[in-house]
Amino acid sequence: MENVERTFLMIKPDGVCRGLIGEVIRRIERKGLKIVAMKMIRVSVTQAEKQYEEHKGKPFYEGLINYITSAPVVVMVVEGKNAVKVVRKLIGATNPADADFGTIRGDFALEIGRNIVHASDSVESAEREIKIYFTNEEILSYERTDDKWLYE
Ligand code: 3AN
Repeated sequence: MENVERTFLMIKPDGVCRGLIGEVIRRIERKGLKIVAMKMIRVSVTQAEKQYEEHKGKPFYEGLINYITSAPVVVMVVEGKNAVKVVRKLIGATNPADADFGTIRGDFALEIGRNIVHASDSVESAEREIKIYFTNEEILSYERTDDKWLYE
């Protein structure tokens, strides 16, 4: 199978506290993507600083670290053909006001600082982010019964 990728997805504190865990997972599963690792955690400041190192020094940085560490999150590794691009499309634009309806952010959020989910924007970021939250042993391999209908 070609172009099978892994991406990192996080349901952020607002997604968890608003009861949207199932909604997010439902959209990922019904698209045909495979969840190969998943857990609920409280993000540490060290993990948050690693995840958002590219934003260090920006005006919203401190608020972002406070927000992401403020309540539990659900982190997962999602696998499938073109998973990085497909999951970015499923979640929608960073600013929920610009996100299309039908996307997670477009359907459930209003503000950029409370946009429910995060997902990697490239295969390289995915590899980096997965390492912040998961060990290799936590990433599992299994067959979905619909794999044979999802892929040629
Ligand atoms: P994405 O999560 O879509 O990849 P990034 O990596 O540009 O977006 O931004 C990471 C997170 O930082 C966003 N999800 C959002 O919560 C926050 N963020 C980005 N830009 C802003 C901003 N201008 N004001 C407030 N928060 C922001």
